[in-house]
Amino acid sequence: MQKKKYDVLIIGSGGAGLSSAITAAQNNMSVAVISKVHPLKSHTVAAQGGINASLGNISSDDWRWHAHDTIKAGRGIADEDSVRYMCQSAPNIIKKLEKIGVEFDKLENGKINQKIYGGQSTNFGDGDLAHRACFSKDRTGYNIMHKLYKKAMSLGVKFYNYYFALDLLIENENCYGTLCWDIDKGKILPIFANNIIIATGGYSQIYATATSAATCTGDGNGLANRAGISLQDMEFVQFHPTAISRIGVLITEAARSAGAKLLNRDGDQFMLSYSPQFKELATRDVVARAIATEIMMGRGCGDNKEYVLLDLTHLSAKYIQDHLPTIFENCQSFLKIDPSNKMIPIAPAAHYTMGGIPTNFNCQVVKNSKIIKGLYAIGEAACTSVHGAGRLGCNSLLDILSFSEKVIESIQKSSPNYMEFNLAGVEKLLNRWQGVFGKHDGSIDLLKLKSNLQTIMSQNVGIFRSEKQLLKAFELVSDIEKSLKKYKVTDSALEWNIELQNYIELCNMLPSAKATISAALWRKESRGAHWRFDYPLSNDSDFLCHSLCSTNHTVNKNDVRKISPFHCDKKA
Ligand code: FUM
Repeated sequence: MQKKKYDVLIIGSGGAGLSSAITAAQNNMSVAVISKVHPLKSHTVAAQGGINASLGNISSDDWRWHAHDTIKAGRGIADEDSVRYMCQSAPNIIKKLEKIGVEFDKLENGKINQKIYGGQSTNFGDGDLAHRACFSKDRTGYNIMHKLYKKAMSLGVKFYNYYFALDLLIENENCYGTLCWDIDKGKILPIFANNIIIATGGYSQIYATATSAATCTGDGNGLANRAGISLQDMEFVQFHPTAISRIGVLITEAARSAGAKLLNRDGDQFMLSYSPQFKELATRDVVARAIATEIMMGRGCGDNKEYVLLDLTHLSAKYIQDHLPTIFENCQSFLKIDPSNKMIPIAPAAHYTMGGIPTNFNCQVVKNSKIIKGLYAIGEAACTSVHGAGRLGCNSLLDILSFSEKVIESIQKSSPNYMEFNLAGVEKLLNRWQGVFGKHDGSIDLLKLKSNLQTIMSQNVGIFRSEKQLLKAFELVSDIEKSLKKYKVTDSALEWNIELQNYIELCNMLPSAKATISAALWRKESRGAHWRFDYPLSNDSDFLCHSLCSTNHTVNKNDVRKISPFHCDKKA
């Protein structure tokens, strides 16, 4: 038995990757992070809104109320042990962030300010809306990431920036490293570790308009798929209600928290009829569907009736610049408007993927009901599952930070994962990838193929779905998969070869897209972010469960982990 190069190797350098690296280093583990981008270009920097914690700084709050709201937003299929852990650990997470220098907006009494976001309530849904989201203007993710990166650097975490993970190294259900492409040097090489954490983020780039960075291509799902691991709850893709129409740039929910209204072409504040109680601050699935319905019914604005308007004009330019600077800048840069005097054209865009690599409560990756020793997944790449069928706004930063602690605790509690490397296995994978790399004389333009995939997904597997559309999407995506075999790479260099990067990303996006379609076909009901025209009601007797999509696209039921005393409140 041999100890490998690192105690912990983390794939992905977003908030989940950096935070787990810090915790590992603080526990005297040798730790390395590999990432296809520089850590400060990871998508977490784009998180605008905030991070939930039941601090009760403005009105009383309780982690149990937060857990209730999380389970309610997840429409009954969030695993309750994960929810309990996450909500209970939130106040402590905020303290730790402050300790490393994250500056949250403060109240006059010096306590952290907290905003109301959609779906947040008090007293198990019977009280007022909860002030629960802690924030740094509308740049919360950006501020957190800079402090996390600085802390990780100070602890001597080894960063392999611009390394793209190609395959997991697994032998006898035991993970011992990853094979990766050093994008800068143009080499393929293995990195060995006793424990590997997948923290590669989500896959919402399978859609044509998404709020996510172009890098969110489901790379973790690709790694898992190539290792024969099924994917869980892939049908649940959250569409953020308010993104700039056509381009998908996020307009944070903080705008609606500050009183912004949604108006259709007749000037009606339509949320009054879709959710009279919560209006613009109903849960995201409700608001996104309402907007999509208005557009579908021909009540959208513009020549093509393709957007509705977000009205922030009750606020002064100075207020928006001071409190929501990202909104102001994005409106100026992308629309050339001042949002204090002109309304913002918005439409829903793919935002967050609740599904991913199945793990147990301890973040251990599960394959065919068995744990893969030494392999863990956290954050948006994972389906732990803390969000169920719909994620509550401002729970994603909390998810990555709380489970990055859990995963290290779990590694510490597990018996050491020392085993011989299978060098023959590494060589086989290496040879396979070497065959892929280099010049390829195929006829297929990879960017066009990617854009076709995104269009197919947006047109057929969006907010509203039906069997007919889903079957059509599966066929079209299968055609794309076939075309990918004839890919064209014109540049023979292995360093900074963007065509190759596109190819690998497409290889990762396709299993995510097919699993999303397959699980959406299987789930013959509507629940949370998954809405079927042909099955518009929830069906608890058959589908109060997770879906598990195997690599051959067979979908099966996976049980939800329930614990007392929280149960889903079925009220809309
Ligand atoms: O609207 C937002 O600021 C998004 C927040 C989130 O997805 O958690």
